[in-house]
Amino acid sequence: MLNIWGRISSLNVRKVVWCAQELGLDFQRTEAGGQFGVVQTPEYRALNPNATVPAIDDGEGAERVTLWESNVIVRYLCARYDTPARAAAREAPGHAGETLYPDALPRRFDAERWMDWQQTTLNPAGSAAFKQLIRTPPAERQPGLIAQSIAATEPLFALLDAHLATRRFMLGDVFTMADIPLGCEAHRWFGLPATDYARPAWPHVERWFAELTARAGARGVLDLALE
Ligand SMILES: N[C@@H](CCC(=O)N[C@@H](CS)C(=O)NCC(=O)O)C(=O)O
Repeated sequence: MLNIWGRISSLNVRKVVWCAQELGLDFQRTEAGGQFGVVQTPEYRALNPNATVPAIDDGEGAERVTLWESNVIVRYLCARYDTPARAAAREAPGHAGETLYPDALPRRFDAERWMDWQQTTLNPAGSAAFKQLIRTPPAERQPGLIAQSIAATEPLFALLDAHLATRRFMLGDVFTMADIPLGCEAHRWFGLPATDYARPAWPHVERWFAELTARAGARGVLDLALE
């Protein structure tokens, strides 16, 4: 069975849980990180020397895979477990049967690019605003940090909005692995309290995010309040 370590309040853990649910995998999640600790234990550090979540342990014997880095875990699960038959059963009738990890290299690397953009560009930009507005008591907040983070993030969501203006999902008509990290990032930004942050209208991101949220695989992930 697939074991996922990590608290669900972590964006990076949410990616992995959502992905496992999309694939219909039988998995167990063990609380770790944040208030749960665990990550500093020698056993956990042997699994993930960064002492961060998520990490996974999957399979047995020669087939066993242990991994850390959330987007790599998403790629691995999609590559290992998705099949055209599973994709056709998961999606609406008429779906071409493309797997979450696209076979065609131009499409696979289109997905890879957006996943790296989430990890290296969009996530760092919004991190301070999230930590300040969700995890910091109002009296201790630093307005300058929040303003800087918002100023860095909004042009990136505008870019995403322009991309999604002509596409249903990140790669076009078909939901793929690329939608998972980006969807989790939109969940974090859209969850900022309206009382503290007036988000601009990004109609295409909003339409895409609503469709992602309605997916059965995203339950218990994209419908969670931020903490
Ligand atoms: N690049 C890593 C980042 C991992 C990371 O920084 N995880 C955070 C939670 S999102 C963490 O473990 N924080 C410490 C903790 O929860 O104890 C990934 O995508 O998996």
